[in-house]
Amino acid sequence: MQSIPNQNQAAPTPPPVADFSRQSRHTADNIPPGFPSVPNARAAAWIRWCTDMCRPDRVVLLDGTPRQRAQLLEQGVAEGVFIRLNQSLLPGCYLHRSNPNDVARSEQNTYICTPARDMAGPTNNWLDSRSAYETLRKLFDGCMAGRTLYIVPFVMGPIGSPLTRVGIQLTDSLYAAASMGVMTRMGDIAWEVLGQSDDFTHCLHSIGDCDPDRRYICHFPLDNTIWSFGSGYGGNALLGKKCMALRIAGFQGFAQGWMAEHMLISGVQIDHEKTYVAAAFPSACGKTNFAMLIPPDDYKRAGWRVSTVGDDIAWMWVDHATGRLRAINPEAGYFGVLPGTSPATNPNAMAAMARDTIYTNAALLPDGDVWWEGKTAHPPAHCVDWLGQPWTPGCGRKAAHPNSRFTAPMRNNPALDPAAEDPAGVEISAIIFGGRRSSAVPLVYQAFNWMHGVYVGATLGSETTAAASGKIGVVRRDPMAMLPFIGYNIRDYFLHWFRMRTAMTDCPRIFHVNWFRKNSGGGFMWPGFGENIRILEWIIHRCRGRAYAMETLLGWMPRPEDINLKGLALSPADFAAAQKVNVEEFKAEILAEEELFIKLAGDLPKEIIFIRELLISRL
Ligand code: GTP
Ligand code: SPV
Ligand code: MN
Repeated sequence: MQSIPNQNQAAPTPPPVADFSRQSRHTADNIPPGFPSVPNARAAAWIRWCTDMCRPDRVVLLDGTPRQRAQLLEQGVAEGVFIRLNQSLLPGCYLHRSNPNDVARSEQNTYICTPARDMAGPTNNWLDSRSAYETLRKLFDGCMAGRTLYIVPFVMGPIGSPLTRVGIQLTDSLYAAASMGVMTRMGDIAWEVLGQSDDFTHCLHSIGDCDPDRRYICHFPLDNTIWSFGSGYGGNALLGKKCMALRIAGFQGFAQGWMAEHMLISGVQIDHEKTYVAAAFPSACGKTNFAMLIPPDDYKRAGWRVSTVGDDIAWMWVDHATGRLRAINPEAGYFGVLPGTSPATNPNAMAAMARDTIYTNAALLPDGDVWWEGKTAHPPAHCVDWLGQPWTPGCGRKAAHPNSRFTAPMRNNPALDPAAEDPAGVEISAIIFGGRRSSAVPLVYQAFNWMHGVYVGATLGSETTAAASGKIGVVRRDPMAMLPFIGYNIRDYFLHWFRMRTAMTDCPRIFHVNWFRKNSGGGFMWPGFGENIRILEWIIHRCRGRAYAMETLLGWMPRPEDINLKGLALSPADFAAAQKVNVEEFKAEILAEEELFIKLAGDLPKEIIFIRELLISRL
């Protein structure tokens, strides 16, 4: 495999894989007049090959300029893809309503396509790559007749970082193209970064006829290729995000010794001391909120500031000079959950989406503003819901879809960390795993060490949310919040995590949190949001050797006096209740972990078996 490219290396050689996804049968003489020319010969050949297959009426190359962006958005308004929102309230903002059958990631249609099933492992849908190409070629054949194909060149990662890489997405969705312009460093910059290298992710996308029965999100990690057909939704269609930056990059990271994780990255400033943490919570379990956390006033007065490097994805590598883990955010924007987001819960997100934002499946107010459940304390008297139907508070339906989202550039975030653009990334002191668990799981504990922390991450459980289609609220194992995003065999993924330890001399401390535990009345036991700084405070002091903890069954835990509860309507006894570990409940939890281990069967890494035995012996 290729090694991580750096300035001193020659252009990487192409992988030794025969892949007909990139074959070109083009010669210069069959290129129609007006066809956009791109500066990279390999990309040009691949684009021609794809256009020949998809047969769009028009081909438009995106350059990343604000002028072209404005034109495309206006064209989208004319085509009915976008609704222009009130430009004095929300400058540069548009609303998009998706097909009602296409509102979340569809994991059942997501495939890892490799020659051998074992490469995809027991947690992925698998297709043999040759037959997947065949199936999808039939779908892509002529699928863009009457449509425009947008060529979207993009960069994932700050310019100049050792992990930064290029993708090129071809899509017939103006919504996907415009969204990629927000989520990535999109346009001419990508050709500069790419040069004449062929090391780019080949992303082919068509919304097709948006039929759930003809929906395929196919990853070909050996070919650095993604073919996605039949969906326009975020994680299925903005191919730089989960498809490239997690599934494909994760596979490359495994081969090359770095990590691609479903993690936010945030910085915590106390006076002159800055600490960065990364946190993995499953989809719609609080990453964006935690990454943009605003501490309560007395913390602010004491000099505490939280800043955002990223809210969804982290690429991490070991800096061999220091032996420590560093991270970059490959994205340039946020694709955030709307419901529950308000000036009270997340003012930074509200500011970020005040301009140049695409709203998806929100409700439309009469004055051209948008609304969603939880935005204001009281619902509007009437509005148009996400389906385009008249809506009133009593009508029995949600005004916004539960997975309605905003797509906003990260530069709009008032709390953006300056290091978000730093190619050197930031040094990670803590890794925090967290799930959405209404019972059993305590508010916070620290793993005994890296190996135990990997076990804690590997056995992470969380209640399912509206971010993926399927049942909501059932506990499933979601290792490292990556279950839907591991682009290869989970056995190798766990081994990779264990192995990363040996590359570090000083590794991040690993923690587990649960903001979502409920009391018998059904209320949250912990206030969450900005108040999470109190837990983060303990985490940072632990990393710096300044906070006390008790050894418990699960790991190191703070006593009530180790957490600052001043100013909260929460007694030390309430805190103790949120931290309580009920042995019987935990025995059930350990049994529930078998759901995952049975899938891995004989492939379960021995480290996991040993750590589990130790845990059981403690219980
Ligand atoms: P993805 O974008 O799907 O990866 O989600 P995410 O992990 O970034 O989740 P996000 O921060 O958007 O939060 C999802 C939902 O959880 C929203 O409705 C939030 O209001 C809610 N939420 C976030 N943090 C907290 C918290 O600390 N306490 C409680 N009770 N709810 C929270
Ligand atoms: C998630 O589901 O974890 C998201 C949204 O962040 S998507 O881009 O659709 O994956
Ligand atoms: Mn996510």
